[in-house]
Amino acid sequence: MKKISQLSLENVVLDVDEDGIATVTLNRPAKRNALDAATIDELIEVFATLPRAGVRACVLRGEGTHFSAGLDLVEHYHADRSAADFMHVCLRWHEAFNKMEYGGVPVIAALKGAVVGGGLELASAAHIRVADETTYFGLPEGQRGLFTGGGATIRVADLIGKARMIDMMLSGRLYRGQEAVDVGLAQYLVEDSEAKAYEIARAAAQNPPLSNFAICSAISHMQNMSALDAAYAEAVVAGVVNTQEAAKARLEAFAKGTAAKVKPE
Ligand code: 1HE
Repeated sequence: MKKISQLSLENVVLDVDEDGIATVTLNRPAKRNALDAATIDELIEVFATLPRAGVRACVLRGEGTHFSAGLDLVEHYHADRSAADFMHVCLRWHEAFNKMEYGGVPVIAALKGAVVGGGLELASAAHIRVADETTYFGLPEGQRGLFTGGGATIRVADLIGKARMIDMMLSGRLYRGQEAVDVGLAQYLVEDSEAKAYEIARAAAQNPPLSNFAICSAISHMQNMSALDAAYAEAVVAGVVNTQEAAKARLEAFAKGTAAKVKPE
């Protein structure tokens, strides 16, 4: 198992601050953070390492004015891949994005500019998406003569429903602004998506790590199960999480009337 200091990264930058908040930056701004094979390999390494590195929450961002332009179309063109080659490319994408979604560390995507194609597939593997006024979402695969291969058929359809996803892919429809929030592509629309993403990450980091692990792993797993099995798994997870040592002081404070109440400000 690698430590953060042992990772060798070029297309992705990883920083962890003293509070355990990680920043993962897509760092190919000259290529609008297009996802080439090397970037996906680095994302696999990063998201395999974060859950065991004491990281409490993670902000995922892109360098430059766009979050990500999706699949590196130029690499794909020059690589002249066979069907089997591209199937393996997609399996690597799934490995990276599954490590994000099921890793148990809250990942907050700070979005801006283009969040298109594979860039949307990446963003949809985060647990929370924060957009600003420049952010737009698209699935231009149809126009490029392609199909989604990084999990959009599962995650984007899950966020917005299959009819909207099919419309985006057939017609090239883009979503932005409040409409993008209303359909479920983002949960927040703010002036500064990075500032908001850090605010959310810092709030999440106050929760016991085991609670966050369950929230950012168990819910996704349970969505893949029958309702009967999901209810069983929920009971097992709650058995472990709701009796954890880290919860005792919080429960005691509530019992003594000193804990914060759950009320709007
Ligand atoms: C790229 C890519 C890319 C930019 N692959 N190199 N994704 C798309 O169909 C989106 C394609 N990109 C665009 O539509 C535009 O580039 C943007 C709207 C994102 C940005 O426009 P702009 O005017 O800021 O930049 P640009 O001048 O278009 O691009 C700057 C450079 O980035 C240029 O390279 P240069 O060497 O000529 O300077 C572009 O070629 C490069 N670049 N986007 C490679 N995507 C697992 S299946 C997933 C399938 C998909 O993701 S399909 C969606 C693909």
